[in-house]
Amino acid sequence: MLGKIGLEEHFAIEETLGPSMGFASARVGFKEKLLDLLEIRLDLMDKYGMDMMILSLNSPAIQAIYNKQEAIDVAKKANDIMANAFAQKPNRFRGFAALPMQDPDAAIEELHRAVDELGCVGVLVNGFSQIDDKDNIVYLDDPRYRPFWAELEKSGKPFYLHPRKMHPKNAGLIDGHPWLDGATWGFTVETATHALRLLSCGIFDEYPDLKILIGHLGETLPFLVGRIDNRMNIVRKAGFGPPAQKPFYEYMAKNVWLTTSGQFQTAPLLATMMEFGSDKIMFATDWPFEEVQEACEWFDACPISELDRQKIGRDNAIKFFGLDL
Ligand code: GRE
Ligand code: ZN
Repeated sequence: MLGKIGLEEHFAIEETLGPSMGFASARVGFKEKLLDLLEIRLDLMDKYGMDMMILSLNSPAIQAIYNKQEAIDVAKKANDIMANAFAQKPNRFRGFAALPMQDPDAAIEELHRAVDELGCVGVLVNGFSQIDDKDNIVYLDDPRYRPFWAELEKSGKPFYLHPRKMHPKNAGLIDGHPWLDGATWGFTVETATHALRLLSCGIFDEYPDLKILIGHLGETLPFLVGRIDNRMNIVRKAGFGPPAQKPFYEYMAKNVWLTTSGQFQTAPLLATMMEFGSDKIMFATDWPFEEVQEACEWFDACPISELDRQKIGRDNAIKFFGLDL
């Protein structure tokens, strides 16, 4: 399929490169691919039929800069560099802004600057933030973020919840099993749990028009949300349910969109389509941690209707972001 739009397409700047180089995907030339904005990736996009990449910074990047002022400065710098790329090639690139969640007021300010001045189509945050100290980790359901969610809802822009590695104090679960860390499994546990915290905390009752994007076909949640709600009913009746008023499925169906990043498997895609419909799913590669070629060749050939391929590959994104393509 020609004209695909990808939603999880990463780059780095020198200041955020470090942690990404530790991954097994850090092959020869990997650093160049991550730092590149307009050359290597454009060639790949042309070759495999991608019209557009919605760019985002690598992980954990800003969320791991526990000095607040530094987090603010690096986020601004990264957003400016990214915006320069999409200003040069507006038909090929857009971007999700990085945000310094260490300081909720500064995050709100950068949200407005990124959307109103730079033209970002949304924001992407890499899970929990380390604040002031590397061991002080804060998740997005924390009450300090309520004003941020209010402003985000007003902006009408989506929030992409992207994985990061578990903090050592939570990683006892995979202690001695480093091969289960990162994108193998640790990212999924961390991010699905974080998403469930958000679905639990009541923000979707308070701000019913929030739009959340979750990659990797929803980090397993489309396969588990039925069971989670069944059990949650019992928990609610027993008097220790969450602040959220509705079944999680309803928030997933209304407030959450899913992407195919790093999940180039037909059966999970079909299951996700059966659970939430093809309007809620959008194409993504996860470049350069995954290959554009593999993502595109799988998607172009996977056995779905051409109508669904067009929606997931392109049209849903045009509608979702209001792109003028
Ligand atoms: C990512 O998407 O950010 C990522 C990493 C490291 C390995 C795989 C991966 O940061 O998808
Ligand atoms: Zn990613």
